[in-house]
Amino acid sequence: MSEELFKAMAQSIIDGDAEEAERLAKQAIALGIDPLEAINKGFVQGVNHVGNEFACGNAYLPELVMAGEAMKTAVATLEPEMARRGTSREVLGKVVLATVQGDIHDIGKTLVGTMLSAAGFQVFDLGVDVPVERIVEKAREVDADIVGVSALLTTTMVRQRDVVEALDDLGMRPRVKVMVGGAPVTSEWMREIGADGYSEDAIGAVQVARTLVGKAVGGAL
Ligand code: B1M
Repeated sequence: MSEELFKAMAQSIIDGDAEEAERLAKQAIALGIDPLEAINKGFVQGVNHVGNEFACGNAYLPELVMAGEAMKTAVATLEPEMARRGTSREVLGKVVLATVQGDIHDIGKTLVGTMLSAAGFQVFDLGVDVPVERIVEKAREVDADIVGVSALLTTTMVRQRDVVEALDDLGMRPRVKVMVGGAPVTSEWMREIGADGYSEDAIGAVQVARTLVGKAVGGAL
């Protein structure tokens, strides 16, 4: 019975069907299934599958976005029950995420945030056009493990360097790691500005974030 439900949960994520994912999450609660088990044996299997397919070129961005959204819906549905039971998902780490000041591109950054949340990171998404000071302030406030900065313009990617330098100046590094990304960003740029991690896509960002907090696993997500 549970096995069938877990399979249906994975399938709902593969199909990117948030409504079905929510329905199945509610069904699990009604059946008294441990919400953590539902996430790990059900929904996570689906998001791992889509992540692997994306990495192999067999799935595309829309599938990834929809799977991420469905996963977020499922987790959000189960979270109150987890809190009620006093169980909580292992939080892999805290990530403060933002698109740099002067830049309003948010699709990729939001996708990265969705995938990080789905993988178990606690994400504080500050949105777009965020000044360096606000990013640093939030990182301090929540005691972030990672600061993730996205930039889509060659004119704004320099702000990523400002974030690294501000964290350095405040003595918050190397404890706080900086991950950079966005279309014009490269691993060479990451090295040049002294950041700690770079990924060209959202799936890779999860792997990089896991590595930065010392919780790397094999395979996508
Ligand atoms: Co703009 N834009 N745009 N734009 N726009 C680009 C970036 C551009 C390359 C288009 C082009 O000319 N070919 C170009 C930049 C050129 C350059 O700097 N070299 C450009 C320009 C010039 C501009 C304006 C200046 C245009 C104008 O007004 N004259 C203007 C700037 C506004 C501003 O920010 N101040 C502008 C505006 C816009 C819109 C508002 C219309 C819209 C954004 C809507 C939105 O985000 N809500 C927009 C769009 C849609 C694009 C393109 C077409 C698509 C961006 C996108 O969403 N891609 C883009 C061209 C392109 O990239 N093909 C372009 C899909 C998204 C999933 O990918 O964001 O790359 P991406 O994110 C990926 C990875 O980069 C990575 O993972 C994501 C998922 O796989 N990633 C990270 C991203 N952040 C990460 C962070 C990480 C790790 C990985 O760790 C923290």
